[in-house]
Amino acid sequence: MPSMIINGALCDAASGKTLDVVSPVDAQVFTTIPRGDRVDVDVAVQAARHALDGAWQKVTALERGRLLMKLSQSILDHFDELVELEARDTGKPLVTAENDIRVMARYFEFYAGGADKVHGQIIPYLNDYTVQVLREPLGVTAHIIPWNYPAQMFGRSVAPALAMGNACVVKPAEDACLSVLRVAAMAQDIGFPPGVLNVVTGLGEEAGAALAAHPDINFVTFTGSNEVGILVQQAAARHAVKCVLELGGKSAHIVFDDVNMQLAIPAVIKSILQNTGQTCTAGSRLLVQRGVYDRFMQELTAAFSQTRAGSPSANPDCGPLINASQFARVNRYLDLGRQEGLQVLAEGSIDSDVPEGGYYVRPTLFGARSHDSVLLQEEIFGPVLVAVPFDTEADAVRLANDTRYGLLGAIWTENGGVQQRVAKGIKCGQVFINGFGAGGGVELPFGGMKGSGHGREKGFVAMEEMSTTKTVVHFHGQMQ
Ligand code: TXE
Repeated sequence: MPSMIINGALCDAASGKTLDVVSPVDAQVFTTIPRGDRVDVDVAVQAARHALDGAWQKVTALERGRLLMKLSQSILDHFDELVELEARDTGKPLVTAENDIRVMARYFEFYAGGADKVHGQIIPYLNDYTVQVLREPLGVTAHIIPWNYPAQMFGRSVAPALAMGNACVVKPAEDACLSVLRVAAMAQDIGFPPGVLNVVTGLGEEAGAALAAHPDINFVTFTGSNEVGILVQQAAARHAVKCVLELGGKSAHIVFDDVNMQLAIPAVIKSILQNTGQTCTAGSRLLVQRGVYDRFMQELTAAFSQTRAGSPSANPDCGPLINASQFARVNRYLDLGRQEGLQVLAEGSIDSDVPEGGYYVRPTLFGARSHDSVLLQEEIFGPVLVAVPFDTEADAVRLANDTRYGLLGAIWTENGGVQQRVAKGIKCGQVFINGFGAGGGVELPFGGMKGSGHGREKGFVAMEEMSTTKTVVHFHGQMQ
C-alpha cells in the first residue's frame, strides 16, 4: 500500500484507516491509501514548522536549487514507472500521462534555476538611511491539489514553494494521488531534510479541511471546485492566512470569419477532449461568427465524429472520466442539453474493447441558438463542447464574458486590430491568439479572474506569491 510522507518517513494514518483507490478504467479497486485526518495533518504541520526553524533555513538558495534539480532528474529517471502509475490512477491516455510527467519534471527544473535568482532591493530614501527590501519565505505552505493532473499540479504548487525556502504540507486528491506519493518519497531519498515536504492523503472534508483551517500554516493554495475553494478561503481567513485559488473555467474560443480553419479545428477539438474535458482551461464554449459558422461547423462536425474514447493504452482522444460521481455529472449535463433543445451536431465513439464498468462517455458537440443554455454557463468537466453563433466583435466580447468564470480565452483571426481589442476586452487570466493552451506553459503566469479564482501560479510570479517582503530601514546618523 502506498504510504503518506510525514517528517521524512513513510507512514500510515494514525487512525490506521484506509481508502480504496478505484481505477476509472474498469471501476475496480486496485490499491488503498491511508485515510489521514486532523491528527496526521497536525503532525505534518508541526514537522514542517520544525524543519523550517531548523535544518531547512540553513540550506542555501543554491543548495535548494540543486535539490530541486535532482528531483527533476529523478522524475525523468523513473519516467516509465510514473507514466504507468499516472495513467492507471487517472485513466489518462498514455501520451497524456507522458506529457504530464515531463511537465512535472520541468516544474522542478524551472524552479531549480529560480531558487538563487531571487534578489531583494535597495530603495533610495531620505539622507542617512539605507533601506533594504528582503524577500523571505512565507513559512509553512499548504497545498490542496485535485485529481485531474496530480503530477503536474504537484510540481506547479510545490516546486516554487520549495525554491523560495518554504516547508510544504500537501493534501492530494483522494481519487488520484499515487504519482504524488511516489515523487514525494523520492524527494526524501534525494536529501530534502525531513519535514520539508510532507504529504497527507485522505478525504477532502477531513484532511483537506483540517489543513486549510490549521492555525499554524502561513499560506494555502487550492485548485479544485468553486464551492470548496470558497470554504478553503473562509477557513484561511479565520487566521488571516494568504490564499491562492485556482477554480473552474468555462473558456471560450472566439472564431472570426477570417479564421484559419486548418489551424483552429484540431486545436478546438484537442482543447475540449484533452484529459477527457477534465481540465480547468478546457475550451468548452465555441463562439463562431455567423459568416463562417456553417462552413466551420461542417468541418468541425466531420472531424469531431472521428474522435474516440478508450483505454489509456489505446491512446484515444479521451480516456474514462475519473469516478462515478463525475460520470453521473457529465451524463446529467448530456441529458440536460437534449432537454434544453440543443442540437447534437456530432458524437465520437467509445472503443468496443473498453473494460466493463469504466467511466466512458462519448465526446459530444452540441449546437445552441443562444448563449443562455446551462451548458454554456456551468463547468461540465467532461468532453462536451457547445457552439453558438455571434454577429459582431462587440457581441463576441460580451458573450465571452457572459459566465461567472474567467480563466482562459482563445481568439481566432488574422486581423491584428481584432486580436488586440478582443484580448483586452475579455476578462480572463490567459488569452491565446491563433492557438490554445501552451503544453504546460510552466514559464507563463497563470490564474483566473472572477469566479475562476485569484492569485497567480507558474513562472516567476509563483515565487512572488509564495514569499513575502521584509523592509529593513537602517538609520546611520547624520554626517558631522
Ligand atoms: O473537487 P473538489 P471535486 C471542479 C470540476 C469538477 C468539480 C468537482 O468542475 O467537476 O470541481 O470535483 C479537496 N476542504 N474541479 O469534487 O472537491 C479534495 O480532497 C478542503 C476543477 O473532485 O473541490 C481535493 O484534494 N479540501 C478543478 C481538492 O479539494 C477539500 C479540478 C479538489 O476537490 C474539501 C478539480 C474541503 N472541505 C475539480 N473538500 C480545476 N480547477 O482544475 C474537498 N477537498
